[in-house]
Amino acid sequence: MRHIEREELKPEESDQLLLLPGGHPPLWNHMDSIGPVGLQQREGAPGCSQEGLPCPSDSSELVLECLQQFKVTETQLQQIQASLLGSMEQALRGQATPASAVRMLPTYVGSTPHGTEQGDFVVLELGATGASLRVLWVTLMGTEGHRMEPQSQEFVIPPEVMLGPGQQLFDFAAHCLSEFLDALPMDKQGLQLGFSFSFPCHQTGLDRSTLISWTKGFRCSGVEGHDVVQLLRDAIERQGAYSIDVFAVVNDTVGTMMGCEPGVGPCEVGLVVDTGTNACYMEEARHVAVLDEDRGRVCISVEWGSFSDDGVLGPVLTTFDHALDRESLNPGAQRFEKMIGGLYLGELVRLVLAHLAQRGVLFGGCTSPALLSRGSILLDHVAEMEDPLAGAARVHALLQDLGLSVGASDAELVQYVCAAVLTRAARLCAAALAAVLSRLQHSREQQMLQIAVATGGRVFERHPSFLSVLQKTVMLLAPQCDVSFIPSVDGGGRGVAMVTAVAARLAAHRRLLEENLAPFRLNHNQLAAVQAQMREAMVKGLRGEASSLRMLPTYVRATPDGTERGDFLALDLGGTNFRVLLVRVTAGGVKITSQVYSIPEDVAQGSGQQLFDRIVDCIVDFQQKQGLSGQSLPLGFTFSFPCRQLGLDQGILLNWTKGFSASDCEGQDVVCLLREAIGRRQAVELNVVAIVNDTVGTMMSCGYEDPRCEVGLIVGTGTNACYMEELRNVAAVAGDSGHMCINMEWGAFGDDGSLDLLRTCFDANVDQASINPGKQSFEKMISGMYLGEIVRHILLRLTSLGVLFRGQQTQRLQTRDIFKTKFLSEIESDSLALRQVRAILEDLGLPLTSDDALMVLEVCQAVSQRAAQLCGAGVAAVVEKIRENRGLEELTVSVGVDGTLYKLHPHFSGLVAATVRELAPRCAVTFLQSEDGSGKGAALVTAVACRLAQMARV
Ligand code: 0WK
Ligand code: BGC
Ligand code: BGC
Repeated sequence: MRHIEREELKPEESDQLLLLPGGHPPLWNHMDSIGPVGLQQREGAPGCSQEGLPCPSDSSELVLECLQQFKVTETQLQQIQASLLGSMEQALRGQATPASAVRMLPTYVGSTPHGTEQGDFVVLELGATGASLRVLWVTLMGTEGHRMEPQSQEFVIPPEVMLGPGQQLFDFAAHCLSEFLDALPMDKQGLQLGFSFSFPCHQTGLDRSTLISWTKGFRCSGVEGHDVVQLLRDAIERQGAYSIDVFAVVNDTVGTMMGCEPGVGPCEVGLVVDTGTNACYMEEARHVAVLDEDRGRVCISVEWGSFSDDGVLGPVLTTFDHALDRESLNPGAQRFEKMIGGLYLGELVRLVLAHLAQRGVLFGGCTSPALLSRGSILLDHVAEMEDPLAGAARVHALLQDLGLSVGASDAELVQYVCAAVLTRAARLCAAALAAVLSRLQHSREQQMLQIAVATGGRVFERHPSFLSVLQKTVMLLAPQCDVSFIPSVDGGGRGVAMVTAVAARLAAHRRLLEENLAPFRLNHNQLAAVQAQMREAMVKGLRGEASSLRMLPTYVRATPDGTERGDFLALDLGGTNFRVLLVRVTAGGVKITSQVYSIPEDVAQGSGQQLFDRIVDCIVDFQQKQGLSGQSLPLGFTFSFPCRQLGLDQGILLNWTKGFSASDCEGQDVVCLLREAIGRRQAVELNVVAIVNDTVGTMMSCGYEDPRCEVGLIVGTGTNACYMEELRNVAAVAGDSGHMCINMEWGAFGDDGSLDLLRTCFDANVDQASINPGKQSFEKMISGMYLGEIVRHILLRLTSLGVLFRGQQTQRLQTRDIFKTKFLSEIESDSLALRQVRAILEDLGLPLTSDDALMVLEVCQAVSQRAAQLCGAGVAAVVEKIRENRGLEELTVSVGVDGTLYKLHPHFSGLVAATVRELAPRCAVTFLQSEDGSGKGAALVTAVACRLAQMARV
């Protein structure tokens, strides 16, 4: 690890920071000393410049002018740093950035390694080192174990494969994989692979990544715009040698950063300078607009290779850079990379040498076919020629191999050229890195930033001066940053394995999540089966045969016809709130005054007398407040529990539901119980005219506005439906003509076991813990009283499997009803970012990561989706029954709906309607959300009863 002390560097030295081999003083000062001696020449030879050889002073000018072009001033570096930083922040804000900007690509790596990762991993590296790919076998030993050296093998990629069809490239990779594995003695079952793919990609997951554009000598067809993980999976499948799971795709900079020894780092920047160049760093997630995260960090691949802001790079780009770019595979692209990346440094040196030779400054003014052919000088050649000790000798050897006659001073000049090209590359790279460091300072609001940068790539390994120039320049450009450079030990293989280990763990979690949620994902056939079973149960219930659907006659024979008039009292018991209402029905419409009263749990589960006394107390309180004391208005009682009605004002409570269990009520006529309570209260006169179920009240309430409303649906604390059935089909009530509203009490559907195929272990947990186990099966899969509990039980299971909350069971999560159903509505609301999901869960004292929040969201979605679909299957059964009752091809009908879950959940109503459209395509169903609740409906039923009684009396 190399650390340069600040005092070592004096500002005026910066511009001259061009380290020459053998410790010569800086080049620029040296130029003056390039005397005639260096410039021997031979007249008229082929490939030699015919121009007269320049006189010594001219040629040194020429060399100076040439190498001067590679000099980048500190001011220019600062401008590049500032412009690059600007482009980074623009891209982070998600503002459309011109093609010439950096890309700032999120990598889905959210934390630096914490060394706990364990296991054997195969790593495939493609693109980092140009025309070769590498396969590694990496064993991670976790925190305890000692470090195991990865085994690796490098494979040269034939040029035609780098430029041919994409399938050929991936087949080549798959072939190398199996060749590598064939040679390995290990057990090769359940191989987990991490794919290091060093090109700009849009990642949409740890294992989903779309190639934006090739760089660095690659240009295979049919890959850009495609998911490279899928292409690799397909190739491995075609190879068929091994079953390998590709768990993660990682950019080489990320692998380099993650490969940093935990003890030394953590490194929060990964810097690669190999054939190409790029960096990644850990950005605050809240600053990355495309991610709706507000907590934690995410690794961003900067892709600074594409930075080419003409304003600041224009003056730095030399004629050689333009020539190189024109000849490159991707002219106009990756301009910044083409000044730094190892794939281009050799070429730049070649172009300069050819230029100087043609100007007669080098090699006696003679060139050679090899010197004039692209790619004849490689990065390694530059490294050798630059070597302070053996460099000069290597220059002779290498250039002679290129068919050049190297004069005495040529070698030194050639080394100057190498140094100039390399130094510029290092300084430009430093300007880019300084931009990243300034960004880190900004995003962490730190004055002084202490940071470790992991470095990888052959330019670092082969050109020791590159790092020192880079460091010195970074220190000048980012003086507030205390940077330590950590060379990556194995080119990032371990880092890729670390990410793969995390990805494998997350994938295993996802599989467990899917396994537990799969029973909630109902397909068309399952829903159609529920519809058919409900239809069958309806018919049996209407016939009075054994059925889990009681199909209770309500003695409501018609929906309102608008002639109702008068003032009515209405009670609404059974939902979230108990309400007392004054309903004034006039020609101009219905005016409602109401008051909500609470029914404490101990009253709802106390004695019946206590409950009905509480109801009468509320009525009296309401009358006093409304100045109705002493008036005996007709009263309609919405009693939202299963009652066998013997008449409009007689209803025998069959059984409590929804958390009510008041004693001495079941089997009783609740109208009597109410009248007795009124009787117990002195000086109170009430005329109880009708008792209606909340589904009936809701249907009537909506029917007042829309006469086609012939179905009532409640999806709130409980769930149920009613509808207008042909009287001829209602065995319990005499008469063959006309209609009667039937309260289906569908909450009990499936109590006969007909839903057991769909019931999950979580449903069983909720049922067993309820006060009415074995009862209200359909309700317990749909309604608000239970959905939160189903979710809680699933979260408990996933926590016990280690999938959620790092496996930590919290007391809070083990508390019944702690996860309210309203949380589902909040968590699933589209406008709620993941961060708000996290806030809700943190209020529950659940320590969670963003992945946890995402999984909790999916659990909520699965539970509410099943509920809505089952509800939709029920409605489909009802409207199809009405359509067939009336022998209609098409039925147009409206459904009046009420209930907190239906009204507040962001997607519930839409899913119900979609399921009805799917299962009852011949019914055009309109869902009308009831505005005034069923109290109005109860008053309207009372009004109809009073009108009919009036007419009967006349
Ligand atoms: C409002 C109705 C009431 C019904 C309730 C159901 O006025 O009769 O019981 O909706 O919804 P919940 O309040 O149970 O969510
Ligand atoms: C690619 C980057 C990569 C860099 C270093 C560039 O050409 O676009 O994704 O990290 O080379 O290999
Ligand atoms: C009751 C029904 C009621 C429904 C909606 C169920 O628990 O049994 O009578 O309509 O809840 O409130």
